[in-house]
Amino acid sequence: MKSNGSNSKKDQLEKFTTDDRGKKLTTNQGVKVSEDEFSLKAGERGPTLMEDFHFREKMTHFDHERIPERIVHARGFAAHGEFEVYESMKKYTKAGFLQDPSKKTPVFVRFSTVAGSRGSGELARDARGFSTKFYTEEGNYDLVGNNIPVFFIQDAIKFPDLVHAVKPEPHNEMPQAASAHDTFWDFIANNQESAHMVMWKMSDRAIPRSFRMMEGFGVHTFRFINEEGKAHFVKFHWKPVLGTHSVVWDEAQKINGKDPDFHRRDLWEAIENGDYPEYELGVQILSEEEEFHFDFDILDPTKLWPEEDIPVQMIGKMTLNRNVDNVFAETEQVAFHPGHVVPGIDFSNDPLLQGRLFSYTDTQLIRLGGPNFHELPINRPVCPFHNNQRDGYGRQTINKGPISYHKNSLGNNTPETTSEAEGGFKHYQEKVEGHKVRARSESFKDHFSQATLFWNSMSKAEKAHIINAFSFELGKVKSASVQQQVVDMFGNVSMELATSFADAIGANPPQGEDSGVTKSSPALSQENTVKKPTTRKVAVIIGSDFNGTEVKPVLDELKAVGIQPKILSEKLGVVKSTDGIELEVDHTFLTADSVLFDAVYIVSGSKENKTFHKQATYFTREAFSHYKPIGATEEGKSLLVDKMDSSPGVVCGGEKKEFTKKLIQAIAAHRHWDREVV
Ligand code: HDE
Repeated sequence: MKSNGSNSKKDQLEKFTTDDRGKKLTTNQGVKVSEDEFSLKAGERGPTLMEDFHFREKMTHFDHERIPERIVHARGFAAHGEFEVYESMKKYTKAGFLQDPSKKTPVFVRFSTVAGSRGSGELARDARGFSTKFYTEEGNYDLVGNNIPVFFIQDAIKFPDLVHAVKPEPHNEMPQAASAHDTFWDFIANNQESAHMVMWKMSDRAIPRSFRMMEGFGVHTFRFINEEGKAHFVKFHWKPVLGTHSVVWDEAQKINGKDPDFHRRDLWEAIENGDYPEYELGVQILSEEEEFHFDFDILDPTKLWPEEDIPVQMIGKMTLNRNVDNVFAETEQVAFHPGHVVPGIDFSNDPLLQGRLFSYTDTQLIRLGGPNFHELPINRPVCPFHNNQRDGYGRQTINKGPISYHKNSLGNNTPETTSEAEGGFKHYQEKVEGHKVRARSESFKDHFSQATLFWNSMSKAEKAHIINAFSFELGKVKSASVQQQVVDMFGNVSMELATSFADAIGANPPQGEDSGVTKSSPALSQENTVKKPTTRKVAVIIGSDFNGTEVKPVLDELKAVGIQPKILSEKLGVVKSTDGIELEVDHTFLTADSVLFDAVYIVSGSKENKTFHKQATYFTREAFSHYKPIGATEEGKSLLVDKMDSSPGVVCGGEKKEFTKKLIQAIAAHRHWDREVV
């Protein structure tokens, strides 16, 4: 692999990339086309002729443009990038891409929602997929994770049931991309291993501000294997350099209408602007001897490893620096699979992981139409690949010679196998013993302790959001029996939580008591995340005749720390200050909305009229109610009604430098939860 500058995957993809601009229009057979507007007819007003091969080819291809969308994670968006390890991980793993800090490994990352179909809104309350394909010199390694570290179920056999329950109900195909309906909650109440994951799903984690601001988790326990063949258990984490941040639920629902592409647009624009999203790769490592040292089973995918007990070591960084050229060819056709591993990485016996190892290839066969999907440009490894697999739909490789079997003498028994010492993959030789049983280990039976741990770790605002989420979701459930079952179930997690939402939905309070866990894990709260102003979008509400000397330096300083002020006025064009400064307007009140911004800076302007005032006040009030930072000039203060000006996160007038400093701090804080919203 070439490092620095060149990227082996990019070079490979370029061979398959074509630019049709400036070229002659041809059929797929390469025949130049003389007419592309009129089909061939028997007479000007006559029927179309069968022999019009150009028409038939064009129409047939069009008729077959669609492929089945992913059964889950249908709506997604992806980007290219690179991964670098900080220092050799030799002690734990022999994986080639984790040895040399000077090496850059190309990656392709797809983010997704889970339940919605391909055209659904991106701000659904849902887990997010976070899949990474590392194109290593030893083959492709896929880390197919989520932004939530645990899962709903403990055994893969229940996955079809879970997905049937959360997808739109089959009799009327409603609701789209939402879990707020009877079948989902009926599944939850009757499959209580889901309690921990549901807590995450009802939390702010399920409505991220951006793909650039969410964590990723491998979920399962995997194994690292070193050169000596020694194994360690490992959990994978992605930590976003910008911190983990979310929107509020009311905002999420409005964004889905105002800009259903909000997350992909955010990612696309960040990369186009050169604000490359970065994530650190973290690992939690346990020796084999420590397998039974915990009050949970490390093979249970409904459990996390508390970071305070088993620290996350940061071992490398991934930077997404290139948008795709074609969403279908790359994002849609990419085929991830947790079973795509390289020497040095191996599986554990987590029964969910074991089932996934079957499902992913199987699904690609229907989705991508046959067994040759590994030949699609986005899926090809950057290292050579040779074997005796042949033929099938869409085969591209032209394998020479008569030999397509192993063992052989006619081809000197090639392609030949490689010993483990020379880099051949050898499965970790774990000793396994047991009866064939359909059963679940006793050690998997505590469903509530970590759900309570999560609840205990939340801030006051985060707890309030969770109560609201349950109240919303169950408020949409029609069956009183299902509602009550869910209340009773979550009484095991927290009586405070279950009593609160029982009250909101008119159910009886839960009976009994909760798990009694008092421990908390500060790492689980987004309150404790990194807070930076970089790449935050600020709506600058401005009319003509504003005070340029006051405003221009503020805008310049915001830009200097990476904040993106966007000029918002009544109409497009320019707004002029009384002292000759002109600003180009980016958005009007019609094309933008407060939910599409992180903060507001109200400049106003003396010539503003009543409509301006009305629209600007509405905009500001909404941003305020979503706890967003607000800055206002002396003049702009007139838009702050209901004592907003004395609220947390609202910065007004004053000395220029001090004002800007405070505004930047308020923006970095992301949201001001201690604000009284009226
Ligand atoms: Fe998946 N999952 N999954 N999943 N999953 C798919 O594969 C499946 C699970 C995840 O961007 C499918 O190519 C089973 C956990 C992501 O292309 C399918 C089980 C985690 C993506 C499938 C799980 C994930 C998928 C559908 C339970 C987090 C999107 C399309 C045993 C660690 C990949 C496809 C992309 C996609 C099966 C559970 C993450 C059907 C059977 C746990 C990020 O094969």
